[in-house]
Amino acid sequence: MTDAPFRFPSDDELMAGPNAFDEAEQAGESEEPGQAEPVRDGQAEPDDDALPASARVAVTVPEVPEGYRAGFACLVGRPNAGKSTLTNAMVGQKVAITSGRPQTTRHNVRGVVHRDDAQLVLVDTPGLHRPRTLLGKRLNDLVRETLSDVDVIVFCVPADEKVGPGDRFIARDLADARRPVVAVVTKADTVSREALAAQLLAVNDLGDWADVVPVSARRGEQVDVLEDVLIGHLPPSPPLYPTGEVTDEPQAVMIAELVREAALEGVRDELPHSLAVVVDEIVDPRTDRTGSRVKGTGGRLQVRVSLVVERDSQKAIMIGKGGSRLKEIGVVSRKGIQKLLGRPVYLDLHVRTSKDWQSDPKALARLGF
Ligand SMILES: Nc1nc2c(ncn2[C@@H]2O[C@H](COP(=O)(O)OP(=O)(O)OP(=O)(O)O)[C@@H](O)[C@H]2O)c(=O)[nH]1
Ligand SMILES: [Mg+2]
Repeated sequence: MTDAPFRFPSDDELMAGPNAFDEAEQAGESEEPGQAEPVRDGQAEPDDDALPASARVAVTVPEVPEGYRAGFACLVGRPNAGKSTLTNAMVGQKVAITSGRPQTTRHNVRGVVHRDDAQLVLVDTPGLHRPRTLLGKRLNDLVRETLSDVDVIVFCVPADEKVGPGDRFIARDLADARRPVVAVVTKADTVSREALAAQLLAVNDLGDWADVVPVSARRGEQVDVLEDVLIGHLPPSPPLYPTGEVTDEPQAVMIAELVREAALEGVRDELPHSLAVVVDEIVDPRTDRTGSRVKGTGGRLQVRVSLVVERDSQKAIMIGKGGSRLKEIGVVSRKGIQKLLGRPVYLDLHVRTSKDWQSDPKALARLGF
């Protein structure tokens, strides 16, 4: 047990804390037998007055209309299938970064779709692929674990690539997941109607799907139809997230991801896989007395970020001639970060080398995998 791999807690585990506590209190007082997941289960809503104050703050449930549904949908598929773009399109806001390079997403990203009649929590996952590094293996394991924790699975297959062994491999995995699977043909705008129809048939033949839906996240076509289909698979439940909250990603993670998205732009070959980004420090001069301050930056939030690559040759590429590439990465990502935070930011980027971090358990741990 000394070197146990890091595991993300499941949704059930995350939710077990305060709710389980509610349940124990309630069971004790009312002599009702306990239910495993009170919040997911409309009948077990705590009677506020009967609970101690500490339990009452756990979930504030607004008026829930009759027939309201809430739950989780997990998006899976090969790398580059369009999962994150589709997640953002459904949420209506950018919660996950996207790029034309495979394996852009490296951790589960949750995005929340709020509707009057339902709340759909999307879990965007890293692309499933044949792993070549320890990082790749961990990403695959993460996705498999996630499958068992959701109400419905969204299997994404791009319209513009032939169904191949990679898709069949995932389809087999999904058959074991014992969850309804909605197959989605993504990037529908990239092919003709005939080619799309042929792809829908090919995807239909891949497995036993609850539905097959074509979408174009880029054009916003059929995105609402997919939402309706997914919500149809959710259980009756009060909302799971507060109104207006579109993600529970920590701010530092969102910042690191925006830098990585900008850095992926225009790099080729193995470099995208070799790049990790970490936020080293965030100093708010308005509130922080400690932390190293940079002169002349006024009240701007100071954000220090490291771009970690595996070899010195990659470091040179990231920095570019006379620092030109790094500067461009800074300009692009700063825009996104300022939009995210709603205030001016001073962004300080550094590039460093951590040899073969993708295959080194210690380096992986340091980088948060
Ligand atoms: N034309 C078109 N391109 C799309 C669409 N959806 C995604 N793309 C493009 O496909 C590429 C991959 O999209 P992502 O959303 O990053 O794919 P992903 O499945 O999340 O990839 P990984 O995180 O690497 O597994 C990007 O260049 C997107 O712009 C779409 O509906 N139409
Ligand atoms: Mg992605």
